[in-house]
Formats: sequence, structure tokens, C-alpha cells
Amino acid sequence: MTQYRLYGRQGSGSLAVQVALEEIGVPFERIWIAKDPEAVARFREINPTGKVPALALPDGTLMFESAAILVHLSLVHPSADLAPPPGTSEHARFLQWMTFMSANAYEAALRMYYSERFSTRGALDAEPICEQGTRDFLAHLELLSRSLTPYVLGARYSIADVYLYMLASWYPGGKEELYARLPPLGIHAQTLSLRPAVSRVEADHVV
Ligand SMILES: N[C@@H](CCC(=O)N[C@@H](CS)C(=O)NCC(=O)O)C(=O)O
Repeated sequence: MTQYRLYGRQGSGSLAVQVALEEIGVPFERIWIAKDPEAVARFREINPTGKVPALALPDGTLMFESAAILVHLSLVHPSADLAPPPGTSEHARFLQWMTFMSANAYEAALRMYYSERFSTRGALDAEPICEQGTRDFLAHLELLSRSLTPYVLGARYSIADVYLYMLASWYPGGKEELYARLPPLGIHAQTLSLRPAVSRVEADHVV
């Protein structure tokens, strides 16, 4: 049977894609990629970036970049209602927030968790890079938090909410501190955690 193949890792950006596949209700295979250099080298033969998530489409095409994967799935499976109809102003706002999260919040998270890669001096500059990444991450989440009414797109749930929920969960200070700083984000997370696909996938991601 043709199916999707999702390459991921516990606690990584593959969580949102896994939720999308669960909500669509399509068969898929979930493959964990270990972090050791040998496993990553083998994975690079499938996905040259070596990053997760990556998704093999039913025709064998390999796709990477989390936001692009989520947008693609929402377009191919319109009945799952993961995004507003393409071409509408609502869809424009969906694309705006998906790109904003990917280019800004996800990027800042990488500076928090892979700080040494962002300087030619490596680990020597890791601390200030991590600090600035954390500040930027919070600023991006603050902007998103202000826009929640109660979902990213207003009254309408979309896969952008799962993307935000996943990114917010990476805040290094912990959920309690983040939700105290940004209460709308706490309410949003509570709503999201009640979605069956979200709780199923979170259970799968517990290390
Ligand atoms: N822009 C990429 C970022 C993907 C990414 O950096 N994923 C992390 C996990 S969340 C990863 O694979 N890190 C391993 C590494 O960079 O070595 C996306 O949105 O998919």
C-alpha cells in the first residue's frame, strides 16, 4: 500500500508533521533517526540536509522543511481542513504565520540548541548566542501570543496551531514560566493538548 514515510526524532520538529498525518488519517510509517554520527550519515543519503523532519511522499519524492511539508499536506488533503482554502485572504494569513514561525521562531530555537554552530569560534561563543536566541525566540512567541484569538487564525483551528504548540514546547525555561509570561499561549496549549492526535503523538515522542 502506498503511504507516507516520516523521518523524525523524539521531541523534534517532526512532531507537527506526525500530528498532521494523524489528523488526516492517512497511513504512514514513522522512522526515528538516531543522533549518532553514523545514523545521521546514513540518513544524509536519504535527506542531504541530515535534518528532521523529512517526509517521503507516496510517489517516493523526499521532502524536507517542516513548514513546507505541513502546507503541502494541507493542500493535498483538503478534507482534513488543516488550512483555509488556498487563494483566500485567510490562506494568505496561514502562509504568513507558517513562514514567520519557520523563519523566525524555529530559527531562534536552533540558535538556543545548536549555539556553537553559529560562530566560527564554536563553543567559545555558545553562551551569548544561546542568550540572544532565547530572547529572540521569546519575542517571536510574544508576537504570536498577541495574535491568538484563540487560534493563530482567529476562530478557526489550523495546522499552524500545532506548529506553534510544538515550537512553544521547546522554550528552555519550561512551560510554566512561558505561560506565566504569555498567558494566551498557555490557554492555546491547553486547547491543543485536548486534541486526540496531539496527545497520541506526544505520547509517541516521550523519550
Ligand atoms: N528548517 C528546518 C529545520 C530542521 C531542523 O533543524 N531540525 C532539527 C531537529 S528540530 C535537526 O534535525 N537537528 C539536527 C541537526 O541539525 O544536526 C525545518 O523547519 O524543518
